[in-house]
Amino acid sequence: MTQRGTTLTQYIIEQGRLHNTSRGAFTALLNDVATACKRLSNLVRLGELAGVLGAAGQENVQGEDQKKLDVIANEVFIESLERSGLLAGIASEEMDAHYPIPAAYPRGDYLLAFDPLDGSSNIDVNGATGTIFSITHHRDASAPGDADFLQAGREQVCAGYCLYSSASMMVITTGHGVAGFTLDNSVGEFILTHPDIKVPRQTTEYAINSAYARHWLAPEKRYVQECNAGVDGPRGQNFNMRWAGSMVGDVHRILCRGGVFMYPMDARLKADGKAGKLRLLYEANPMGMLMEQAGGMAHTGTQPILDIQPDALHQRVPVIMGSADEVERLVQYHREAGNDT
Ligand code: AHM
Ligand code: MG
Repeated sequence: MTQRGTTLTQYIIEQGRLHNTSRGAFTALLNDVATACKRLSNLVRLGELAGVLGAAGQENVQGEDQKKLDVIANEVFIESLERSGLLAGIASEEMDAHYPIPAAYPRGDYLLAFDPLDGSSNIDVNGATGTIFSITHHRDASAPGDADFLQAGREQVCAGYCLYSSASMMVITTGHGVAGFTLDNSVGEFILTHPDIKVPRQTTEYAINSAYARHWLAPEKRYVQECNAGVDGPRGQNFNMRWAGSMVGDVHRILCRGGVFMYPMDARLKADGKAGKLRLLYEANPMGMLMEQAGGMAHTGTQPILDIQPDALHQRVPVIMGSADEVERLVQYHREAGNDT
């Protein structure tokens, strides 16, 4: 059934008017992001019918096996955005260095960092996946280098994701709350369906990959043990666990009904010389901005994610985000255990 309602483009224009930040270029940029997401949504929906499942047979810069759809998603985004004249450069999980806008096209003054298809392990099993993106300003007239992308999360002018699941949904913030749009395939538009998303402060649901429990540090061990002790434990209530295997899927659920998502530092990551699993610029920062804008929190355990001054394009960070009371509790457990643990 065709829905009537505010489209994503109309929403961006109205937000611009409301907050006196009306910029045609920005509206056009988000429109291009939305077009890329619609193209991806179609491919994800068709799956094997479009021949997009399976491995690409190569690794990305982070040493991870790429799926065909990781590579295709990256190409779809670049194709949809490089010609716009609105971007100065693009950084992606799937590309070693940033992608400079080809000389054939005009250069704009925004930078886009994105994870083309998050939750890659879900692709072949028809599970939830998504695209995560972060937009910052490029304030310099010259062509950007990798270093220009290294801006703290608080500098983001827009952050969002598109979830590819039973419905495709775009969820965005431009720093004035969080809004969600559902793709109406009959008209090819994202329609405003979740106008002012708020994360409840309290929750009894947590998300963490418990296969790594033996590697966790003391604060996460304590937190999860206390949750799992339920009504008989110190929390005095039962908790539920959900793990989508896709940050977009987990964050979306938390934005809809509360919860806490953890991909913390652990002994296994430390032994591999990694500072976390998830990447700061195109995973933790955009999701962190959405969480804070929805009234939740986003932390590493020792500092708010959005305060981190990045030092590398593919920098990894520990992530704890979601309902404020639970994130605060985890931060407190980290404080009590000492900053190094
Ligand atoms: P990806 O960008 O390569 O898909 O990796 C990020 C994903 C997140 O979506 C998810 O939360 C996490 O990795 C799952 O990791 P694990 O397989 O260790 O549970
Ligand atoms: Mg990812």
